[in-house]
Amino acid sequence: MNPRHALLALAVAASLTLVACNRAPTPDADARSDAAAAPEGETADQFIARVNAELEAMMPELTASQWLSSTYINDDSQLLAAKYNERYLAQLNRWIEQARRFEGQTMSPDTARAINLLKLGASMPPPRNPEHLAELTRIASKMEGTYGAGQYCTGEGEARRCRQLGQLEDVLRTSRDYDAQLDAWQGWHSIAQPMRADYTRFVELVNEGARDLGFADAGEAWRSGYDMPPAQLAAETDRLWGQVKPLYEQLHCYTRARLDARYPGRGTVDGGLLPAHLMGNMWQQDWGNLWDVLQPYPNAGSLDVTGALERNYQTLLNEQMVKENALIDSDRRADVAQAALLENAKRMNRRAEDFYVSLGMPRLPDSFWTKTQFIKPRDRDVVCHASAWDMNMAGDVRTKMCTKPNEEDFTTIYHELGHVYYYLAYNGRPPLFQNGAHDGFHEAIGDTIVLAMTPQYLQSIGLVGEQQQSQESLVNSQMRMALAKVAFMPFGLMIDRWRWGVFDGSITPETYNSAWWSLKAQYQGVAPASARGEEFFDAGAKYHVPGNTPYTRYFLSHVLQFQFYKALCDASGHTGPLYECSFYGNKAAGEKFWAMLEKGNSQPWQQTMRELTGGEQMDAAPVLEYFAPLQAWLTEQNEGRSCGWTAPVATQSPAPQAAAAAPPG
Ligand code: X8Z
Ligand code: ZN
Repeated sequence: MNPRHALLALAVAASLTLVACNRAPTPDADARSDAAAAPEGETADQFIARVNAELEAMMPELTASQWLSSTYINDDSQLLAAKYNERYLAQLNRWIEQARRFEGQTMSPDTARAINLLKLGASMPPPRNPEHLAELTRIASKMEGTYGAGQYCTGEGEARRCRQLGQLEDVLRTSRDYDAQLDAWQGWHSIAQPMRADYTRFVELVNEGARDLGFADAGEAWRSGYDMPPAQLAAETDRLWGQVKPLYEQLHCYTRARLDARYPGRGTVDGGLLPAHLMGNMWQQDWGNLWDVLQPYPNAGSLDVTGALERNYQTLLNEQMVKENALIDSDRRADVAQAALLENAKRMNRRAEDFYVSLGMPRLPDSFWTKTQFIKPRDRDVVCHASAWDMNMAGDVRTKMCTKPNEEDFTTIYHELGHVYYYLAYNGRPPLFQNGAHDGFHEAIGDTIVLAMTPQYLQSIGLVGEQQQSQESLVNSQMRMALAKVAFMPFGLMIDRWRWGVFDGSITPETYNSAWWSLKAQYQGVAPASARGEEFFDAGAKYHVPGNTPYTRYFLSHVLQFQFYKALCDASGHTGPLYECSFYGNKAAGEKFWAMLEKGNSQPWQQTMRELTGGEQMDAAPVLEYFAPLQAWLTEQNEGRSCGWTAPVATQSPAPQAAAAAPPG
């Protein structure tokens, strides 16, 4: 996630400033003082200059309260986070109110854009009713805390054992035992059940906020932040998905055949759907952990990055154990293991930083290294979901992860540093322009670098061995990337298909779960192994739902990152097939990238896109160009198989559709 972005978006509706008022206003006082807060005779330019100054002044206390509540979950930190958020959102409401004075006036294009941005992209549109706003921020903090502290406990007395998300994910990553995976999957999903009532109320409140801002509902508010009408954005996602879907269907078909072979008789669910708990990932969004099941050519050279990272960690651990002579006392041993984990995580971050620096970007500031949360602390609950933070718009950038030595976390570090470098690049802009060109851009920066992590790059940093130059090894490396990127796309789409429906009322609380699984089936071709009735709240088991982070950004990012990658490969002078390109060390590519980052969202994204790629459209053609060899190989493999799946009919609304033309095999 990108908290700064979310916060900025939230902040767009206030009027009274801390600077002007220098007090902690009660919500009632805030509402009354709206008119008084704006200096008389203020021009639109002066207004925006003031908002920018107030925003910058407020940001550190807001982000600090959120950082504390995410890295130290308890009632007190939640209370403070909710309060600061409430104060900030009230301020945002006042700014929006004040901005109305300038409607219809002529002003500079920058000021007009900034005023427009105030209202757009609010991920938690704030109700004007002060009690409702307070209730909303309380619920938001509570849900985030509930998710972060979630655990699944089994057994009684001495045998009682509780596991958090990380441990349950480990089961899905490493175990191939059908029942152990099912237990881990079901166990994690049980943590979401208590959130259902809170989420239902949350939806009412953000919809109220969205209507107060003039939107039909919160979903429309979300879709409005793309320099195009909201309906057009929805149509764009359909168009882009249409481009990629045939490739996904081939990957699905191949995967189903392999799973069927691995779990005879249990590798598919009725209708040709993939069983949710067998995909190596809690949400079936990244299938990379199924490498052992899905690797096309096991003898064509190893791409076992996780194995190498684990070995690095073990070496570090052994060295430190010997140095500390810590083999005696088990407490001390645990301390040393934690220290080795931390050192290992820092090295993984140094490695990622090195890629950015190789492009000519600056080193990360010292404070990044001292203030980042690299690993899960042992003494308290934290929100482990990875995030990148811009604390003060002036260089205090951090990430928050619970890093383990595996490939997924390694690439997530590169992803998070993409956010961090975006922050650093646009920190010179006015605060209202310190954001991604759109939110998909923000998500795509680090992932563009991940695409440049070719087998040759991985070999150069010692994470994989000598690579063969063969068709087999090409198919292997393409498969590795497809399991992360192509598998993700329908997931990236379905989450907000669900939330858009929840916000616009076409999905009601009575059908939350059936609609969720109906969309999972329609888009991903995935299903639970046993019925999931309305006693469950399975959407709540995915961080971004209780955390209220819009998700279309990730779908768009998975399209954009291939466009950016292609543009940077061109800039670097690459001439071979797209998938062979790594622009590591190429300053021309780095300059082009930085020029884009540095723009922030000071201009419509289409223009930013044109400056980088030459075109103004989002386009999945580079995805297909990149994966052309794999698509040909998959089509051949799937010959004679009956591909596609049938999505079951939802119990109530919304009406489901069959996802693919062919009947299940
Ligand atoms: O949430 C994230 C990042 C932080 S912005 C770790 N991602 C999505 C997810 O984990 O669901 C990255 C890819 C998709
Ligand atoms: Zn991200």
